[in-house]
Amino acid sequence: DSTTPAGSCDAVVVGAGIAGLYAVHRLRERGLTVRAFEAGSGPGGVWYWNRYPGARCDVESVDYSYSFSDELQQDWDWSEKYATQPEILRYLEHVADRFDLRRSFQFDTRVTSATLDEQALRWTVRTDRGEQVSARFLLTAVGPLSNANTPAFDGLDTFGGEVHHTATWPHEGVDFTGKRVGVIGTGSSGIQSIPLIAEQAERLFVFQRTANYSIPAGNTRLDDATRAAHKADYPERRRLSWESGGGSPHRTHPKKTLDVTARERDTAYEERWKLGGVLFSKTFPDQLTDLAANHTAREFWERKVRAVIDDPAIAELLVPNDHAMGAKRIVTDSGYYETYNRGNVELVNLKADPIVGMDATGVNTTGAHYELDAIVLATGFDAMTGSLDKLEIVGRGGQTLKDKWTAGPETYLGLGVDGFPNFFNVNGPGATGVLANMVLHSELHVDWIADAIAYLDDHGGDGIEAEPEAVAEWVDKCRTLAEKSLLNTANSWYLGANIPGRPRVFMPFAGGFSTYREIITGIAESGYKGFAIR
Ligand code: NA7
Repeated sequence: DSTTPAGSCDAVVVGAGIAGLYAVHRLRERGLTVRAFEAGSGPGGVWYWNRYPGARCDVESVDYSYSFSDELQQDWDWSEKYATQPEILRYLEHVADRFDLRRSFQFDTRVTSATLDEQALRWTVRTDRGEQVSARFLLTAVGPLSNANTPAFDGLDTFGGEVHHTATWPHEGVDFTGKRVGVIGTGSSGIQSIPLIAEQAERLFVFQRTANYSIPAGNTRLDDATRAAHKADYPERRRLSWESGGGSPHRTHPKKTLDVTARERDTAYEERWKLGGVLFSKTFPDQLTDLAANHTAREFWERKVRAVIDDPAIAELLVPNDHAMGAKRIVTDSGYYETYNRGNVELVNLKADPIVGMDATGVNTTGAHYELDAIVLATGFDAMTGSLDKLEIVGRGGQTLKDKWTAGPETYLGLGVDGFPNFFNVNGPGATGVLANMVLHSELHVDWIADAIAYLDDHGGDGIEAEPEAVAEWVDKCRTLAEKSLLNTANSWYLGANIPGRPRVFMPFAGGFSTYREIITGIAESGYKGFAIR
């Protein structure tokens, strides 16, 4: 038996992304012994894996950074308004070193299962290296967008050229010089990488199934004066972020979209457009709840976008015609639409001619054969639950989390699952996570969990477990909120609609970041109402 004897600790943390790193820091600060595992060879999570050209965050760097240490936020200098993947990775590596987090992590190690001991209320965690660890608490910080989705294209494995998924990009980079490249997918990953691949490749074919809404980033380099101003303004910036709907200091227009004149509306959109980025879809407070309001933003967007595309027939294909603006996460780009004015770029409309499959020399659609040297899969993720499914998490009665969630994920506050005591999932279904600034959301979750553990210890408790009634109520609340939102109306990864066979359930809590924060904080202050404490 190659299995080493069971080590024992207070908490096991899975994942060295933004949430996992902070979880290790916070729990250790609380005096807990922590063992942490990460499949990658270093910290960074999503920023470790997604190394495709053009990968960038769509939240401003000054906001997409930890708030827990003022020294850290004062010391770190961001070079651009929207940081690139390499810069965010450097930042996370810096955090790992600065707070001496690496010593708690074992890298290149995948957790394969976690099994509850119902009597002892402990988790036995096993890894693909044969370790076995027993812990009181299990924290999964595996990332809502970490399980790459490779569609089952017929003949993909017979393709003779290179195939790269944006989410598992080679560390040494890819040189497309002189190559005929096909990019499949026009979500964030496709839209960010397409302009850069187009500059390098001899020819680029973009295979688009659903057109997306993208907004120019208006990215800039940050000068010393701007950085100093940001740093001086941090207390206020963070205060506004914690009190906001999405975890950044953005404030929507005080009035509803249709309560202002057409001219005021255009001025507001124009101002927001100049600032750049995804917050355009939150210019007015009701843009994601009222279709008529949404339509005005969409019209403004369409005018702007059509104006930069030379060929009206291409523009027609690039303007979405099947979902409201923001119902799928909109994209923040740099030069995306202009890329279609290049002579070496061709847009392939998969709505008219779907992909039939690949063969040795390229991609076949129902309309044509595309001869290629390389295929880039920018086909997204089996989001929210995909990575949890890969872990065998076995709760009471031998039931796995995957089986419990066959009809869709069900949680209490996104933080507890009945039948799975002392298990906390960070930034997953039932929480605002993916609809907010993930860094602040990670801090919110981890602080909440650390406080819950402290509460247990202060009250001599062994276990904390969501009550089934509380789960049912929360699931209902999440559904009701989603039904009021346009977010519920597109075939997005928020609903698992991008993955064949997934139940169509809106997974995040759609009530807004500050509301979510108030709710979970209130529950903690109430002595963990809805949780059974043993
Ligand atoms: P997304 O946003 O899920 O985009 C994936 C893209 O791949 C999208 O355009 C899909 O079209 C397309 N896709 C997926 N499967 C297929 C098949 N079988 N055939 C053709 N096209 C396909 O993933 P990203 O990685 O770009 O971004 C994920 C998140 O990361 C993003 O929302 C940001 O929050 C950051 P579809 O729309 O399904 O028709």
